[in-house]
Amino acid sequence: MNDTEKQKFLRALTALKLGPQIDGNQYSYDDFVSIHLQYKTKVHGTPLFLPWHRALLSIFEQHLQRIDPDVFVPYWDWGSESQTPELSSIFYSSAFGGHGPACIPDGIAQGWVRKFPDNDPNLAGSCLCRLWTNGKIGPLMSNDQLQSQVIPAYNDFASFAPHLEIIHGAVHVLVGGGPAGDLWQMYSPNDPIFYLHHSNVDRIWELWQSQSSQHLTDFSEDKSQILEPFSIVLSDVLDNAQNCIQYGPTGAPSPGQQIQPPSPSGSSVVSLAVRRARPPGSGDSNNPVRRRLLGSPLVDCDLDKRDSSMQPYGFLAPLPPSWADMNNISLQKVREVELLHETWIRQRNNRIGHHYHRCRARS
Ligand SMILES: [Cu+2]
Repeated sequence: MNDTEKQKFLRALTALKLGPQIDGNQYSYDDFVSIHLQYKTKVHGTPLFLPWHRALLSIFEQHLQRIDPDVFVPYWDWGSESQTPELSSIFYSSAFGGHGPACIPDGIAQGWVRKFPDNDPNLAGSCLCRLWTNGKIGPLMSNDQLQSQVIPAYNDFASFAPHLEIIHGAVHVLVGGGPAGDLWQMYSPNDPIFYLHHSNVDRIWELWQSQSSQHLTDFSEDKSQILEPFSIVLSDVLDNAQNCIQYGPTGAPSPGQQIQPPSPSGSSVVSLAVRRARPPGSGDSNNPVRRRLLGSPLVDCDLDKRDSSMQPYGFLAPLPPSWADMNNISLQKVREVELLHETWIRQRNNRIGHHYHRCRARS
């Protein structure tokens, strides 16, 4: 995602959150939070998790596109900077800002106020929160683990989808930082990083789907059901290509873009990748647009090899039981999945032995 694309995206987000209602837009920014709360038990810990969030993402994107038709929701490729996600340029003050003990201290969501949940006076009307432990988020799951352990491991949606939902949970929990963080909670769409995270989750589902035509159309329940409240038939979201949604490559700058040295307050953007969705009623359906990438830690080693270089990976923090409970996910299942991850990381770290070197941040 280049700087112009990033600025347009941030402007459209701000306009949806703070500006007047745009003609044709059914929902406000806060309505999406309300919808997510309203449907929480139907779409978490159930097979609807992936398709429903895909629909939500598209409807949200269409709302941004009525503000600026060039805009699409980028994805945050957290798997490419899994070991030090807190250094990602998505947390720069020129993008989504960092964390703090009270309100999100900088970036686009600085000063944003929660409208929902509206039944809790401590929450409604106060500022958004992200609070990391000791200033650190990670580790998260790396892309090479996703590619080698998770994506090829399941032949059917019914077994793949719960695994991905658990992985996605770690990002909510760790980037939110604790129950005080919006991302931790069912009102997570308050924090705009929600959309970048879910865009990446959707991309990972698409990577799984792309393994075969059977994967592409697989779903474990009735495909003719309607994804409420969006009036979208579930089978209509299974193939992103059919909806002109395409995820751009990760780990590489978009064409014509130079990799810039790090500048925490500056405009360098490498790891916010782009998902391009064709604005409603525009363009030609044979020419999909692509969602791209936002934000990178910009370290002194090759970008593509940043996470897959020979440094040992850290173990993922276990998901809190309260989060699993809130999401209707069995804790036993969570622990099973975590054990698989731990085993994979241990084997990998043993395999690379003492040959590792660390990517050093530029001073
Ligand atoms: Cu959700």
